[in-house]
Amino acid sequence: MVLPDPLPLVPVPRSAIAEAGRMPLTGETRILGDAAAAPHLIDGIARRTGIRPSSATDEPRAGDVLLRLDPAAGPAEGYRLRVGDVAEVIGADAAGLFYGTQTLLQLLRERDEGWGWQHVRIEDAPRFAYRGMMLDVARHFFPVDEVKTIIDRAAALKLNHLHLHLSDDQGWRLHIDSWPLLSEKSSVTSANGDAGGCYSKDDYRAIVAHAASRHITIVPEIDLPGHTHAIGLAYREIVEEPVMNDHLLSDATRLGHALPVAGEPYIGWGVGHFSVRIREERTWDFVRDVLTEIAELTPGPYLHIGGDESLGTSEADFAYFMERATALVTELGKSPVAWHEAGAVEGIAEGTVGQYWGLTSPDGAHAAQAAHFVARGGRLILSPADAVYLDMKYDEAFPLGLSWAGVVDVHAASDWEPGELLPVPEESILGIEAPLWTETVRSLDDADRLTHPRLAAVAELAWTAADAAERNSESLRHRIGRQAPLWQSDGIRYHPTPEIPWSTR
Ligand code: TNX
Repeated sequence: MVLPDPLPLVPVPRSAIAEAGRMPLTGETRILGDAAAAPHLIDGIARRTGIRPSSATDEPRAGDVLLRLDPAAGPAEGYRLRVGDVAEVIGADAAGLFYGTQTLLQLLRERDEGWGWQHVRIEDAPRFAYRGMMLDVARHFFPVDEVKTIIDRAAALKLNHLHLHLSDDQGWRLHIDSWPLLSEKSSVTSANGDAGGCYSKDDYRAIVAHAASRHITIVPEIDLPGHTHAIGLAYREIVEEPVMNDHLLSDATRLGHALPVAGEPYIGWGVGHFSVRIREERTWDFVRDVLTEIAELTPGPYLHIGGDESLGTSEADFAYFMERATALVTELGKSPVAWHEAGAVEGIAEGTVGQYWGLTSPDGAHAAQAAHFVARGGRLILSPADAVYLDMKYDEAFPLGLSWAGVVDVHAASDWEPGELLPVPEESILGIEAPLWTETVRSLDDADRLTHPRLAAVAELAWTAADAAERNSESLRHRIGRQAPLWQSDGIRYHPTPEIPWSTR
């Protein structure tokens, strides 16, 4: 017996049953019902097929698509989808309805007889509430339109958070009214001496609004107290002199980078050499003003304050900084998020979310740091670097990316179990996030090649329950291969890795 191909869906739904029959897409097909969800579906169908369905409000006829909301259709972000004579998508909420339409777009296929949808019955809802991607706009700046495109790509895979790494040694990327020299002096360059850039507050609001229209929450990060060289280009008095470390010196030699000089742009990408002046009250004016202005721009619940790789900072100063900064974010009415190193600090604010970026076989110290967030009533975002770091090379020969955590192919991206990574209960895992650090990433095309197909594999881990039928690597490879025609019609320059059996229809 030959097993039927799995349905061409990534992430694979909780339950999906193919039935005999096919509903054709024709020039007569109409989209009925929920007005908010319809335009994305109509645009998606038109981009893909050249057929632009009309929208209507009367009773459905055979061949129509009906969109509606019903809280009984599942838990938060869940949906039901049935394709028969009519296609019906029922969202448990607006996000669920949006995800149902994304599933419908993946099911839409061309055959000799034309475009259409296989008859199916699907029930679906996410495993994790936080399904994220991170974009480092500090090492290389990405203009607003490109960020919007990346949001669209992430939303199509049912991700619901985009973390923006807005500041680092190489540049500061968001205008702050109370410290105006940041946008003037701290943002002009990127890594390698490439051009910099900075979002105005209106730019940033446009990103937040575009994300919200795709059910994505923006998580802003200002990386503190380290990764702060660029601040010193504008406000030298609140930044320490650089502290050289072995890691920085060996990277500089290996990569031919100049060493950082206080007050001058840094275009290498060594880490751990800078810190704000932790015991200086003027620094706290800065931290409070910046976080207050960002909190005002942020409808979402999270403010990320970094905390990684403060290699030149004493343990006591680091603890003082993270305690005070997490408390400040809480006072501003937001939930602090910090990289896992901050879990070494006993008194981080209760409820602080930790972001784990160690390996899939954690070292004991990192695991203990991550567990401390949970002991303080917080939850964890999992970003194991040897699985979900989108800036790792696919293989040694790949021209883009880094390889400090190893090389990461699609298999490595998906071959780990989030519930077993760290010594914490499953309920304390908020979700998964795949970071794209951009030391070597200079354009949207570069980003596409690193994100696709691996982001699809990560999205499946974040969305689909571990015990769902078809959630296995063989099925995933085939289902990813069948995304190629959609990705092509969306202009995604994915990496055609030979691991995947790419298909044309
Ligand atoms: C580690 S992950 C970093 C970043 C680099 C990245 C490159 C983390 C919290 N810090 O500063 O860009 O590696 O892969």
